[in-house]
Amino acid sequence: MNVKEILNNLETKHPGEKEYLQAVQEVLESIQTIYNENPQYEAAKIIERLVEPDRILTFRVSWVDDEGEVHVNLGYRVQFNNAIGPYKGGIRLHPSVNLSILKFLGFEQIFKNALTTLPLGGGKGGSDFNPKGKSDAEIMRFCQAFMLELWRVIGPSSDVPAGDIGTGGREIGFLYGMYKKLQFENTGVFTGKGLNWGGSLIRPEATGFGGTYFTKEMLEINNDKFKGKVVTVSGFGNVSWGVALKVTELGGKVVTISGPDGYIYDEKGLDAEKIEYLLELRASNNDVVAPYAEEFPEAKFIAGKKPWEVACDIAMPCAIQNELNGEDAEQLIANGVKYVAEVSNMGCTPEAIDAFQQQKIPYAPGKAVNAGGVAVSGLEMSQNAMKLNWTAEEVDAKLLQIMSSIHVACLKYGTQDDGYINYVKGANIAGFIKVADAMLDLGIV
Ligand code: 2IT
Repeated sequence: MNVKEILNNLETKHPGEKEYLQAVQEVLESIQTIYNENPQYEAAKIIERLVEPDRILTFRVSWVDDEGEVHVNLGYRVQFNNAIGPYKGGIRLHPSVNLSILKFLGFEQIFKNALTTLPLGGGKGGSDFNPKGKSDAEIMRFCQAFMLELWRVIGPSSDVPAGDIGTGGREIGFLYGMYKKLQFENTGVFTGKGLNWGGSLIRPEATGFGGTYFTKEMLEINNDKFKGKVVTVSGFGNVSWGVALKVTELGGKVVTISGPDGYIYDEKGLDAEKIEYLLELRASNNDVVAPYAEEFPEAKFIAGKKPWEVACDIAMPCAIQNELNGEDAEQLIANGVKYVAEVSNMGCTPEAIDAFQQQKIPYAPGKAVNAGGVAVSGLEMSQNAMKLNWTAEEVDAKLLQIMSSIHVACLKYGTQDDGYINYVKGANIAGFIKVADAMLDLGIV
């Protein structure tokens, strides 16, 4: 495999899709050696087939705001790869959404979902709709208009969407409500559903809890633990909330959260009341963290900056792709960071990852660390299929076991001669082998 040549060809075919090309490059560089040692992959053109989505649906979403004005957004569903199970991945509602971002997310999802040990393929969808400042009625009208197109291509054993940035419990309710109306069926076609209508306990917590369980494994292999550690977190949504809950429970101190407006530095650390307040902040639909410092005056709001300038033991990016760059990494390293666990999808730039790896700082990528979210989605699908509900303890125990098995897979393929664990390599190789071998078994389709 010639990584450069494949990337050049992709760039010619898909000019300007920089996030997608970034995600592909990272995977190809990780798996190059394994690929070349196994000529059956090349013979079946696995890479050429894996880097192009099976199909993409693009559609117009027209909706009317509370003043009667008509708006037009773009909607997408990228069905990337279903070799090991139905397409599975969230719906992102954010003004930055474009095809490059959804292709990168769908591509990452293939390997992440393979790591969960569950039969889940990779997909992603979304819209450039901006939920910020919208009323509940506007969100509902948008979600219904979006589903009027999406429903044709999804199904409980073909493609199962879920939440992502901008799509939480409220949006999933509106989306699933419209799906049921159109399909005239109660099915597990969406995950992240409400508890009263087919959802799973622990799904809201799953990404953050799973990310923290994975980080705990990273610490334990170094004979270390969360107790007493200072942790910087970015974002203030569902993922940051789950991380803050579990890290705090394990004795770590979360000292930052962030939003598009800047970050909060709370030296005392988040406690139960403050973590609960994150939900209120998110529900306000304003996408700002500044009000936290008004609510809790001992905390400082630093406008326009990222939390990576705060000294910490563990950095856990939980917001959005490329939120931690090379300079941020240098600053974290200078301040003595010991572990970096990326909970957002592709949260660190390639320069940041290089910097951590050169300093032999354990760094784990989103597709391993945040896989707990989609893993519990898979468990929600199992419960829906069986038409019964597991207890929170049962789901949490399964999540813990899945995260631990992902860590074992990373060790298997990522442990270097000097003992340093290259989690990027480990996660990519483990995920790739599972999907590539399935594609070999399934023939050229
Ligand atoms: O990035 C992700 O893994 C998600 N947004 C969750 C996907 C899912 O299907 O639960």
